[in-house]
Amino acid sequence: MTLRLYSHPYSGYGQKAATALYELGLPFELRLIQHDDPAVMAEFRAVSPFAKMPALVDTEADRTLFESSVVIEYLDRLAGGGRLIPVDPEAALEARFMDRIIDTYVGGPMNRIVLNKFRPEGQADDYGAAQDAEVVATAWDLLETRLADGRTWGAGDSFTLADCCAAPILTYARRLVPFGDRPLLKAWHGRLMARPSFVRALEDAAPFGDLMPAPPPED
Ligand SMILES: N[C@@H](CCC(=O)N[C@@H](CS)C(=O)NCC(=O)O)C(=O)O
Repeated sequence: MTLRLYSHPYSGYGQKAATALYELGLPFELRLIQHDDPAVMAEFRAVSPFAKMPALVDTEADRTLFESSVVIEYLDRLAGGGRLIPVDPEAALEARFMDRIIDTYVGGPMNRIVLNKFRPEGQADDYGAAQDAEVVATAWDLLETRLADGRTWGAGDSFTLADCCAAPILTYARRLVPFGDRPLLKAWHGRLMARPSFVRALEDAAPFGDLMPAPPPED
């Protein structure tokens, strides 16, 4: 099996896939996305039509996938199944639910808030950015409520798809919308920060510096 990951180590969604790969112990080759390299970008667009990271090519199986959650479902299957997508259907449903909540109501708004900061002078949508920040705060409340059953990880007592998603997305988003007075969310994030697979993804990103247009976390 040869896995090629089209990504950039600083990308939150790229880190989501890398965390899964490290968690499952699957070796992969990184195809570094560099927007100023037309050859790389042409190759990237051929595998990921919206030019969104990550994309995965399994060269042996001649299989191309994008959308991080789908990539992780495939990786889990390759690794034998039942780890990042639990075997128990209820646990699998919860893992997918938490992944969707974080992707849709944290990652999406976060990306829009960041992109808004790079708009040309006079084109910024501050009203839209404030609305997006409210969506993230609502997601923080939902996650805090969900964690109140005492679970260790995002979907229960084992590390799943939900945690691969949460680790990078929460780490970036809290710099735009602080966790505030939500102790369970903070504690879960602390556990994610110590998970060796995510630590490795962060180590991969470290040489690129801090590219996030936001101050360090407040809390
Ligand atoms: N829903 C997608 C989101 C992917 C995404 O937004 N990736 C960002 C990087 S974190 C990206 O490729 N941005 C590049 C761009 O928008 O030009 C997934 O889960 O894979």
